[in-house]
Amino acid sequence: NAMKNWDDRGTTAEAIRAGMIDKLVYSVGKDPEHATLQDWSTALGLVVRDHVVDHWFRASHRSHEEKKKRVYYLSMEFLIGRLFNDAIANLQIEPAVQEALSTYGLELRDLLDQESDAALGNGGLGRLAACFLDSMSRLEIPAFGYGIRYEHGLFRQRFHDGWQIEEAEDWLVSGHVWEFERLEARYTIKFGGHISFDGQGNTKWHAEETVFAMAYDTPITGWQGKHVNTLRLWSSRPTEILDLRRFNSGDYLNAAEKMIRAETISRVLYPDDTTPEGKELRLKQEYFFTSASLQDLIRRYLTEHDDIRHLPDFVSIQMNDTHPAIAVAELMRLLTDEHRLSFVDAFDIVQKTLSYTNHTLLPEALERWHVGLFRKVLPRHMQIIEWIDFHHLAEVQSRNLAVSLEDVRIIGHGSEVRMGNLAFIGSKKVNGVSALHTELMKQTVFAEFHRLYPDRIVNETNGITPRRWLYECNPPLRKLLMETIGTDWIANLEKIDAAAAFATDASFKEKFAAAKHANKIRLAGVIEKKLGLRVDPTALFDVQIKRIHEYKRQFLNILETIALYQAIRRSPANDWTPRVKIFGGKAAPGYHVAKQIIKLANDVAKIVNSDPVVGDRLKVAFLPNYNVSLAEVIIPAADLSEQISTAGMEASGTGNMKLALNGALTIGTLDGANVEIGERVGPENIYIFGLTSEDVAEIRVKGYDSRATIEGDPVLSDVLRAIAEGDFSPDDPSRYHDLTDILYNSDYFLVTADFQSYFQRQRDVDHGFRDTSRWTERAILNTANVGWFSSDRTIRGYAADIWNVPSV
Ligand code: DL6
Repeated sequence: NAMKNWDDRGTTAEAIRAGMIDKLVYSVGKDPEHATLQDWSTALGLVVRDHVVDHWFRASHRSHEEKKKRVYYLSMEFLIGRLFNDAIANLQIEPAVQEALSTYGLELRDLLDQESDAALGNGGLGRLAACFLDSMSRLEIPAFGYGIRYEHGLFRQRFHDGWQIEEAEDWLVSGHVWEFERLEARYTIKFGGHISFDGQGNTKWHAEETVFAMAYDTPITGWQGKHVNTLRLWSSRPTEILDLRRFNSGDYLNAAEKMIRAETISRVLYPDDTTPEGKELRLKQEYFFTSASLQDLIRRYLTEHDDIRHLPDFVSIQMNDTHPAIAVAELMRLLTDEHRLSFVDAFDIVQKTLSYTNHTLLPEALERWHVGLFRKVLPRHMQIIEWIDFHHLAEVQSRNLAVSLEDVRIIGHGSEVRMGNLAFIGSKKVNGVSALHTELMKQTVFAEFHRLYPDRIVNETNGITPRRWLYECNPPLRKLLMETIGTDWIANLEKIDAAAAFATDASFKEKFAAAKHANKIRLAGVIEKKLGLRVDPTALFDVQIKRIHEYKRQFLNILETIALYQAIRRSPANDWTPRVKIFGGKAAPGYHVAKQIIKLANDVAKIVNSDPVVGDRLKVAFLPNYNVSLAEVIIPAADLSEQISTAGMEASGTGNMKLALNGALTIGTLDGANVEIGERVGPENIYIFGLTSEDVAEIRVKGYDSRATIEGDPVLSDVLRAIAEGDFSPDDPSRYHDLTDILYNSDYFLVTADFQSYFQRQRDVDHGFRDTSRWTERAILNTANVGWFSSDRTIRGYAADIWNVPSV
């Protein structure tokens, strides 16, 4: 009955208006005359949230009553961004909300802008997890995302004299209406100490340190609110509060020591997505959230089922990269030490329940822990891993295959615990994230495992949610598509292919170009506001937005920018295609080269943007603090998408998909999902250049003389000369000697090898963009042909190939 009443509230403008006043007065505690924008935003957020909750409860009750199989997505990162607009869009209540706000003279955009980005992730891996949550709700798959409620998400980036400065991010400071604190959902997490056995099969872990994991739930609304899943994030809390004895003796700081130590675990997101730093704390974070999640899902399972042996029939657990790979040992521990199964039976359940997604072939990102540290923090897990390793090795030996035993061991060289191998051995399926990446996994990092288990590796090419990445972020294009091809594409992105028929329709083309232009004007406004730089919205907007990394080769883009600058200066009277180079991205704080690349881009921007000879022919804009919200403004405005990684190094990429969907043409290497994008949009609608992954592999074996390449290329030589002589750093001419030395002496990422073909392809882009009518057709064909890259399609793949759950 109570549920019926909630439904009765309705989503008319009048109901929303009345609800807002109610929330403003009784929940926020403000009267309309004194309310700030933040107060109004909170009030509206609470109204919208109530509607989400209605759907949420219905979905949870349904899953519980029908005892449906659940999917649990374990991820250290969920880069969810803002949730307000997403909820309004999914519930389709925007017109009613707008109307309600107009009564008070309020603009929806202003209220939405009050929300902080939940930056609980670094980049692609975390954003993928957020898109997957959306798609699991859309496909009505009962699912939970499990992660950490970092008090400070990814650092805020500021530029000081062009250098990156990191500042602590504080997304929770002005309240976060989308989460619910669950005081009752609390688990004890142990660390350190020793293990005792009583000789009767009982094992006891005498921990040195314990903390509580406390749950915070955020509802994740699917399209039209038909299904709502839960993102459950864990916050660490002390098991012992203040040490009163110390406090009373005046030792205030030490009295709080244990509390602080416990809370440190969920304090910050590690600002690095490729190298395992911070060692002990990082290992503790991984175990903390994995253990809490497994304890929680087993508790839920046991409220619906009696026999723990049937766990794999009702539970699938996905490990997002190796960060939660400790789940293999923790599930073993819970099944054996707490639920009294034998090791053999427990391992059988583990291998039927867990699966693992690999997101990178970079060896430094496949986590390894020193055995000494691992044993110190997780003594029981070390024993369990030794058991798994021993039995696995025995099995491999018994099969008499010619595989390298050292390669397939978990404990490598007796000194390191290899989480990739643990995850592989403990999983039902292991997947890569694009066709090329999966193939390379089979040939390189997991080659030996692939020979042992030829059916285990599968491919699930990444995808993006069309709700956030077109419907919500690109209102002009959304409107045009809805008028022209209807609304089916929102829930079934493949249907966007109907737009292809309009690629040569003059009226559609004009409107498509107008939508892009409107988005470019908006971005130009943001650039002016943030950088004080005016850019011409009719110029080609050339965009590279992603984490800064040598393999992603922002450096290559900057070299090309300089080459173009020099060419314009030499012949300013030529008919240049005006271009705005737009960059966004953060460097890991300890990644010196990446930070130098940012500084170089900013130094180049300073010289280029103030050169009167160049004028509007070329401008360079590096927008600070790239995050989900900024991406939502940049992506709809892009003409050209830079996807220029060294072939074989970008596992998939997802920015490439977002940009193509919003009508940007790609300039890229045959890497990651670029290959599959090219197959779908056709070679005439993408600019491919450079070495292939095979070429790269061959060069790495044969060796490569970058100096000879540079000396044989006058354009590149001139660019490097200018950098080395301080043309862009007159205050410190030798500032970039490290960077130029890398190119001459150890060009591992093959920047110089690809420079010439990249430069040439960019001139093809110049030429292509000048034919505006044809460019628009090609942009439309990008939008129309990339529907396959919906994360709904990806999740359908996981559901069928890995989880064995139905999807609508
Ligand atoms: O799969 C999501 C995303 C890919 O699109 C990127 O190509 C890949 O670089 C990224 N991987 C990581 C590496 N993290 N770790 N470990 O973020 O995953």
